[in-house]
Amino acid sequence: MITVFGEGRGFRVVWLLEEMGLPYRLRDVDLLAGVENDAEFLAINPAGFIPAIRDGDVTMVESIAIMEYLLARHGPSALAPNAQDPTFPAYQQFLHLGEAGLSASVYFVSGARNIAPESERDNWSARQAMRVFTSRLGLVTRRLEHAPYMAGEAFTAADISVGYALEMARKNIGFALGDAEQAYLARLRERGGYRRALAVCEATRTWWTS
Ligand SMILES: N[C@@H](CCC(=O)N[C@@H](CS)C(=O)NCC(=O)O)C(=O)O
Repeated sequence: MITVFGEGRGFRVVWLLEEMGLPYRLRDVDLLAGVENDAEFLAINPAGFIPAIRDGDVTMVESIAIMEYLLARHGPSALAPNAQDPTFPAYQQFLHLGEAGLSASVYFVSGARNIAPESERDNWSARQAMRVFTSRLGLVTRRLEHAPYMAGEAFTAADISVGYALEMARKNIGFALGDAEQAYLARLRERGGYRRALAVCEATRTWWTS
């Protein structure tokens, strides 16, 4: 049985597991309460960030790496095109852009705006993270002019990566998504896997629907 530690980007992992139909359990990790007293979690990830997984004797962190691992070890799955497939380059690019370009940038903008002292809220790094987010989002917008999903005509794990980042931008920094991104998110939210994941991820559901 696969154990997913923590929501946050762990929503991506739970969503993928639902799409793949794999059994798992979600183990809550309360970052706000502080992980220093959560010895079980710190034994899994001594660096104290979420998500992490335990699968047999495998322990991993990093949501995109975890998704690649699950798709490779528990696949094959249509959610990850084969390397020889024409859609593979776009798939691979957007799978990573969803975290490295989008979510990571939103995370630092959100931290600056909501947690940093007043004098740091609009500092150079926060503005740069916002610039990085909007330039990378431009690639998503261009992609949606030509295809309904990041890899092309079919939903893949790249949409889990990018879709989560767009939800995060909408909710964490109040980013006004364009019509194409909103229509894309609406398509993703209709998926059974998304709905089941949201039903399991209570903190995410409460945050996104508040
Ligand atoms: N690139 C990582 C980012 C992980 C991350 O920053 N997680 C946040 C919550 S979603 C966290 O645990 N922050 C607390 C910390 O970094 O100490 C991933 O995709 O898993």
